[in-house]
Amino acid sequence: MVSRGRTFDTVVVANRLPVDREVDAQGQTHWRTSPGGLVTAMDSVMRHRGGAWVGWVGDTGEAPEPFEGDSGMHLYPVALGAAEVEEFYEGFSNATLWPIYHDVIVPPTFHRRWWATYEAVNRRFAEVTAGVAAEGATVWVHDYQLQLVPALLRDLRPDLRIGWFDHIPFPPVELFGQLPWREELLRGLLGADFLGFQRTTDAGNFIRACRQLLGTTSKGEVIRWEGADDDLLGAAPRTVRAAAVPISIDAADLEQLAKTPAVQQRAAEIRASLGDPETVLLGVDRLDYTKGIRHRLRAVAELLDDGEIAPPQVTLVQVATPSRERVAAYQELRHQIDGMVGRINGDYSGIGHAAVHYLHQSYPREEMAALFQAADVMLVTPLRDGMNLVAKEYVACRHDLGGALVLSEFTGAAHELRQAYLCNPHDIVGLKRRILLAMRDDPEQKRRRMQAMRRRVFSHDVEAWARRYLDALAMAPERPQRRSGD
Ligand code: ADQ
Repeated sequence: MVSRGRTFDTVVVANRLPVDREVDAQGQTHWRTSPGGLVTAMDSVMRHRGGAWVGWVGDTGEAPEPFEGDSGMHLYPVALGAAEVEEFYEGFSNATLWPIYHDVIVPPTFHRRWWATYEAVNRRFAEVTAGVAAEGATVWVHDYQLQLVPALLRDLRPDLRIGWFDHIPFPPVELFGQLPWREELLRGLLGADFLGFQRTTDAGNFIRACRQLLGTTSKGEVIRWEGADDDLLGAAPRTVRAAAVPISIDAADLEQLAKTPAVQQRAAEIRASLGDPETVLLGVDRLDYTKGIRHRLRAVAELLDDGEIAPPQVTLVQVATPSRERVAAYQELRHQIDGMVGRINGDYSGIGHAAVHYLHQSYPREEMAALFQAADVMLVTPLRDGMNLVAKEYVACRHDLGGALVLSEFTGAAHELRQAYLCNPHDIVGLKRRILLAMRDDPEQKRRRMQAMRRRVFSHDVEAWARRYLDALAMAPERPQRRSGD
């Protein structure tokens, strides 16, 4: 148990706490740390600093008292009721903001009621944070669910240093401008000292939106706003820096896992159970319409139809993690993908050898590492993606310099992994060509490409990301001195 009233010099604020509730046979509640990139990144930051994490526990039960997580982080739960989960999380965050921020691949839904709940929930996050941050503390807010927190928190605690990081793209003003609450969202973010984005384009989109919709001025990455009488923070001028700090993974840790005999043996087992094909194609995504799974399946179906590939020599393993299952667009997507996979397998599979192995399940890290090791060609084909960590994870696991990565130009990762087989997933003909090239390219070429991508992922790992972000936040609005490797 963590005492109420205790305060911390570093506070992370994210929609979710890095734990899941588990109830044992005796009815006792336990909290299991949920693995994930953000947890790993924050773990490395917090271990040295001793900090707090404010977030939702992921269900609508009563929020527990603050408690200490496995890694010594102090966790402060924020409670959400069932209506709030529906309106703030499934509604405004995932059916309004998510589509607008991802090129309106599906139409966004606007409800004034969802917006009111989004505001109320952001206020609750800000209040809990204000209560646990020490005088002058550093507060790092994460992602699109919490865009009002910077200003709400600044209003409550002007002494704090506040940063926000956008894990998803920031849309061009032509799309962002559709939002009926566009000014409020920008004003919410301008409560921060530093705003971090995945790509320079995202930071640029934000700066342009501020200029066009709020009338701010800017010089390079620095935005100046005079404030407004009707603004939460009044007509007080403020200066905010917005820049790219692309997220990464714990590459060394993942590589070490991929090298263990257990994972290597499991990778061999996976290949054997697929019938030892010449080529294993792999897709790993949350089941989300942004990930381009339909386009990928279409390309694979056409390659089968063209006679370019056929099972058992070539097979696709598509892992699609269940995601946002109560949101209508996700139910529709699942229906479509189930249908596509069924049709492809009906047309092209044989007894004992499927054209597509479709797994709508979550897996432990070990199994993911084994799948990455087993795959000859990794297909990462999103229509839009802030970064895409799967691409980096695949590269980190290929210590043997084997494998090939087909990567959509519309991911943040494509800006760093230039040696991937880059593709435009909308261009099915081009995508087919890239898949075939990745399968058949000269092995030495492939090794060279993999080696170059690995250099990038290992020199820009998650710890470097967190350090870069916190340096930028500490110095904002000035630019920190560049470190070697940046
Ligand atoms: P996501 O959209 O969730 O993240 P991604 O970056 O690919 O996308 O991260 C997914 C994570 O889940 C990866 O670590 C992956 O290994 C894991 N995962 C996927 N399927 C799994 C399965 N079946 N079982 C177990 N684990 C699975 C958002 C943004 C991205 C951005 C990240 C981080 O949409 O663009 O890269 O945040 O900022």
